[in-house]
Order: sequence, then structure tokens, then C-alpha cells
Amino acid sequence: MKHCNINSLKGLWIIVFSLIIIPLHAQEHTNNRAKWFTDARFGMFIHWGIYSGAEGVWKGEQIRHDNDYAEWIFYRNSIEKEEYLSLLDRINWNEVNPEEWVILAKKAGMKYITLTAKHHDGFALWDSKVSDYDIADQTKDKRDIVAELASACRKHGIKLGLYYSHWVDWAHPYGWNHSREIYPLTDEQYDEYWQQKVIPQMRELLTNYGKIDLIWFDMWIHHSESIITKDQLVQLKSLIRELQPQCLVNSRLGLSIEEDSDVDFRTLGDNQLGEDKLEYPWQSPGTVAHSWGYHRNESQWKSTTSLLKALIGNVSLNGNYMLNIGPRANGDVPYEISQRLLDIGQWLKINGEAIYGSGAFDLPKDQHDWGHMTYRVTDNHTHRLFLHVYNWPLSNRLPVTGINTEPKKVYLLSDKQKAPLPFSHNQVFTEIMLPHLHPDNLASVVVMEFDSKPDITSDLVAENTDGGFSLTPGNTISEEGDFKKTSKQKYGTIPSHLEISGTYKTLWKVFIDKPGKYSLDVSYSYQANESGGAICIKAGKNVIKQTFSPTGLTVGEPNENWHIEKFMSPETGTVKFTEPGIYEISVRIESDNEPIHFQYIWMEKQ
Ligand code: JFZ
Repeated sequence: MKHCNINSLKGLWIIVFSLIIIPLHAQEHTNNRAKWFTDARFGMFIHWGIYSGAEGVWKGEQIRHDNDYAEWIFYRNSIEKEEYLSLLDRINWNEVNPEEWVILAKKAGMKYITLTAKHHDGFALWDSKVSDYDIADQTKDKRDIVAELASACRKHGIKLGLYYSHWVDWAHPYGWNHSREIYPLTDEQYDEYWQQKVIPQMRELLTNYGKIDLIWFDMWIHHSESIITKDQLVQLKSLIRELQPQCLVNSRLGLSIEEDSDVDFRTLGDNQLGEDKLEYPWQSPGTVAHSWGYHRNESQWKSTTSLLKALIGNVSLNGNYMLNIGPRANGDVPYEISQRLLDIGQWLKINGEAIYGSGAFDLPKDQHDWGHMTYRVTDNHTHRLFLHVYNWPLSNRLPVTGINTEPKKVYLLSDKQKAPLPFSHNQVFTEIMLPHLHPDNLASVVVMEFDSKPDITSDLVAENTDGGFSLTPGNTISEEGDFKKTSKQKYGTIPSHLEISGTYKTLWKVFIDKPGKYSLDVSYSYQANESGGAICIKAGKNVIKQTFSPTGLTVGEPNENWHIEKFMSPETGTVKFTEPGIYEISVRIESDNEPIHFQYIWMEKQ
């Protein structure tokens, strides 16, 4: 018994304390001008330019890089600047109509558009007086794509953003070009590019096209690692503030929000989805397949469901998602893209309330295995918690852990009548009875409605859809002792786990809704020749003590002479919970000479 005492609650106090000082929900550092952006949540990115005519192929050769971003063909295949212009002949100007992109965005439920006004190839899609490497100087039609898009956006009530490659410019003799790592540029030369192209072109874009809602810069390293100076970046940002004070600026300007809070939102890496709630607005740029610009040999199409989950997941962490289209040289949007966008638009028509103007709820992210939650307070002060159920439970019951307040009502967001769904509520646990059929093929949304902000208990391990509990090092309340965290190895054949040499103590809390007998299975690997070490589990009034049996090895991959330690999850014992309620489950593991590789505990009702 002595072994089971958790005598230090230090870890617990650290958690309690951090809950007090870290505001959980509010995005404290949101500039006023960014309010529309955090409401909008979903935007369209457009990569279209000369490269769209190449379609990822130059002189019969596919782009020279496995990361085949078609818009990089100029650089990757070392194309001459003048010869590259020949691709303009492939653009079918009669068919190109930016309004169609705007209409597609509208149908997809997207609220803003960001067009590559100038990508790394340095070619301007507007009539630029600053450079002759622009659409007006190089085509007979002299179209101004920025102007056309701007007026279509205004017509359809879509916010307008412009992508401007400020750092990289392959067309200007002194713009940054990665081959400058071999053939260097002087700071003076770079500043000539900056003062003669970047600043005056940005002035054109911010002066001649009405209101610009955001500028999307694209430098993915910090300015200190680049040729750009902080002064140049500040000069650029000041120009924006002078000409369009309401225009948003993203962190790929090369300045982080931490460094300069006047930067409005953080841009994550390409296709990088959110992992944490942030204190300021943020966005993931995403592709439907791999390339941004149109690539004729594209093959990695993501499913509509995974794109939608990316959007929901980001919103559940207060983030945005800007999904890219790479139209062809005649303006056509590939079917694989438009179809997915239209399907997402249909979903948003029904479920948009759970996305636009909605955001994170205070429970831990990924706490529930069935999906994600978003949250909003309506104009008439109703509090709505949206449960985005990705996988409709076979049992037709949805366990929700951690909400203390009993909901006033539960219903499906897709149900216009808002017919109530039956549910039971017990202390911190709600069990919702779902209809047999899921209402939506992509993600079904269940609404829990409250009169005031629901109280929560945020330190519980949630019951999963199978009715069990995964007690892992990731959802523990406290842990201490002699252990090393190991992430998954060898393609995940060895799962992430703790390597315990000495003593390890940890603690979880669960809510038991259905009293009775529960089994506890411990997943571990132990490489000694005979049993050893010890585990002691205390759950409510029950105590389980066990030693570890050797688990031996397994084959990681057949015929590759690849042998790895085997993780097994035998039943270690059973416990009895007599009453519904919150229970602490404390565990102490001790190793002998050989370390214990501990993965997690699975607890399930018998
Ligand atoms: C950049 C561009 O090079 C690319 O062509 C496209 O426009 C994309 C949206 O942005 O590519 C990047 C930028 C950042 C990272 C990777 C590729 N990053 O942070 O990992």
C-alpha cells in the first residue's frame, strides 16, 4: 500500500496554477482590424501565373525536384527569364475570368481570397509601371488580373488578399534567388531591388485597387537568417500602415507576432495544421493535393473529408484555413478541386454556424476520440457547443466528458426543427443518444445548448467511443520519477512510450458513469529474461500489484532481419467502482536492472 501513495501533489499545483494564469479561450492579442478574419475562418488561396501554362513540365521534362511545386519550375529547371515568357502564349485569355474563381469561393463558403499577385518568378499580374515584367507589358490583351479579381470580390462580398513574394524574386537581377548562396549579392544590390521594385510595386497594389484586406508575404525563415534587414521589413509594413491601415499582414513577412504585435496573424507551414490554441489569429495554408500551381501529373489528392477536418480542427483551436486552387492556364479549376470545394460548401451551408465566428472551447484539444468541438455565444446569449463527430459511433451513443453544466437542449445542427436528442447528464458526463444514421457523410454536428457558459472539469481522461479509457503519459495529471520519453520509432512499429529506470509515479482522473467491474490492461515491453519490476495501481479503493513478465521480441518487417522489442497489453487486474463519480487512478512503476518500457493503460468495463 505504501508504494501507492502519491505523496507529492506538486505536479497538480503546477497545473492548477497555470490554468489561472494562462487564459484558456480568448485570443488576447487580436488586433481590432483582424476581427473579420477570425470570423471568416475559411479562405481561398489562388496560385495562378505564367507557371500555370507549364503545368509542372518544361521541354517535356517534369520539374526537377521531388517536391514538385509547379510554380517553382522557373527556378528548378533553370529557365531563362525571356524564354519563360513564352509560356504566356499558352494562356487562353478569352476564357480566363477571375470572377469565376470568386463565384467558386462563394459557393465553397470561403470568405476571402488571396491571389498570387507576384510569385517568386517576379512576374506581376497587374499593370505595373515599376517593371516591364508584368502582364500589361508582356501580353497583347493587357489584362489586369488584380483589378478584375478586386472588382469581382467587391461584387460578391468577398474580402481580397494579395500574395506578394517580397524576399524571393527570380526575375530582378538583385532579387533573392537561392543560387545567390553560390553567387552572392551585396546588401546594397539587394536594397536596390527592394527600393526599386518591392516598395513601389507594393505602393501600386495598395493605391490602385481599392481596399486590400490582407497582404500575404512569403518568407518562411526569420529575417536574421536572410538577406533582408529588419529595417526593410519595417519600411514595408509602415508603407502598408500608411496607405491601408486596416490591411492585415501575415507573419511570413519575416517578423513574428512575438517580435512585432502589429503583425496581424501567424502563417503556419504549408499544409501544417494547428496543434495548439494561440493567443493571436493564425492560419494554415493548404493544398487540395500537393502542388500549389496547376500540375498536370498531380496525383496526391486529399479526400474532401480530410480537407474539412483540417478546417474544423483549426477552428477548434481558434485558427483559419486557407485552401488553395491552382487554376489552369485558361482559368479552369481542376475538377478534383472544384468538386471538393463545392462539397465543403454544401456542408457549410448546413453547418456554417459551427465554423464562422466560432472558435475553441476550453476543454483540452483531442480529448475526445470521436472528433473536435467548436464553440460560440449567439447574439441572444445562447451558448452553443458544437460536437463535430467524424466517426458515427456504432453504439449510437456519444460520450462527452468534462462538462459540468447540464445542457438545456441537444440537437443535430442539420435538423431545421431542432428536434431534441435524448441524453443523460451525470455530474461531469453527458451521454447523447444519436439517431441510427449519421446526418452527414463528411462530419455530423451535434449541438449542446446552454443558457450560460458551461462549467467544465478539464483534467479528466474522456471515455472513448468504445466505452473505455486510454490512460496515457499524454493525458496524465502529474508524473514524476526516473523516466525518459521516447517518441515512436521505426515507422511506429515501436510505439511512443516511457523508458523507466528506477521509479515512476503518475496520476489520472476519470469519471465513472457506469459503476461495476473494470479491467486494467497495461501495455509495456520488458526485455529481461525473467519477471521483474513492479507496478502498483490504485483506483478508488482497489489496489493491483503485479510484476512484469518478459515480452520478448517481434519482427518489425518480414524478411528484413529487423527485430524489435515487443509491446503487449495483458490484463493486469480488475477493479470495482461502486458508485458513479470521479476517481483517481494512481500508478507507481519500479524497474529492476532492466528498464520497463511503459506505453499506456487501457481501462474497460467488463
Ligand atoms: C512557399 C512558396 O515557395 C510556394 O511556392 C507556395 O507559394 C507556398 C504557399 O509558400 O513555400 C513554402 C513556404 C513555407 C514553407 C514551405 C514552403 N514552410 O514553412 O515549411
